[in-house]
Amino acid sequence: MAIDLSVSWLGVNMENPLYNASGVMCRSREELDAVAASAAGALITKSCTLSAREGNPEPRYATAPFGSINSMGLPNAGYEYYLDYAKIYDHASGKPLFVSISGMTLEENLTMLKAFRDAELPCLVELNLSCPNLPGKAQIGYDFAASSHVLSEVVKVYDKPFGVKLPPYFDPVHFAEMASVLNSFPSLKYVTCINSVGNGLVIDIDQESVVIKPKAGLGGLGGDYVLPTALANVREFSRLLDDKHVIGCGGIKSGREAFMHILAGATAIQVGTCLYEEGVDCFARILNELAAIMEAKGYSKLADFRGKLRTM
Ligand code: RRO
Repeated sequence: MAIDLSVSWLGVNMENPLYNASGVMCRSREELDAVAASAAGALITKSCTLSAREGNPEPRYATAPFGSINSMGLPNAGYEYYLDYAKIYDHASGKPLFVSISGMTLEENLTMLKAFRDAELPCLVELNLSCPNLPGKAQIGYDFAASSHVLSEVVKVYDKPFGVKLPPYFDPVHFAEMASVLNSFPSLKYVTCINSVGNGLVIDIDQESVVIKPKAGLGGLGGDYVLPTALANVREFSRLLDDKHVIGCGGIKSGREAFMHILAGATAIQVGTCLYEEGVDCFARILNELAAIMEAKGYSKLADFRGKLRTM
């Protein structure tokens, strides 16, 4: 049976739904080129700020027993670097370029959005409302009034379709509250669920120590630790949002988790920890595994099972 993994959404056609999670393999032009040259269906940049940032002190990423912990602290080359990349990127390649934006202030976000708007490039913005690793700075996505305010200012300057990267939520009341905020912005066309589960603590018992330096060892969790939380967020936002896409991110390391995210409602899916650990070859492997699962189940395209999770 021919398996069709293609996805059409936001006016773009992707050969397959899989790409990197922002933060992994996307800080430099070389890394972005490597994702573009891989089997991934799209690519997204590291979240950028107005000026370049070194980020937090190292070690700031560690492999953990069931995934990863990071407190990178938004190291990036500054938005102009990614804007320049978007200007030279081959937008006809069939792999959409997403640009992640995470200003240190609302003003920074608005300045960057205006620059991307004025450049009139066919790239898509993912506004990060959920970086957990900036000491002393709360995640905007956990403050519903602040999120609403940010989005209302954003849509005043940015009239193109855009998306947001959300933190994980853990309470049905919070899913509903955030969905209601997001539903009031028609040009907000997609949400990416989830960012890392913030401020976890991984402990090395041999060393009797934390495993990363910033924030006394606290950092965002990724990988197996977060899969059920990611799936819950994908599922709930898929149900609660009107006419918006959900991008699944969290714990995808094989075709099985890719299938789960799509079954929960994801239009497209991103890989973070597994990409960091395995490199860009993970894309072809995961896609082959996903196609094999679909074949075994008699599905020929993603729409055959997307969002069709059964409940009891
Ligand atoms: O750079 C980071 O520390 C970071 C960011 Br901006 C984010 O959104 N999520 C994450 O786990 N790390």
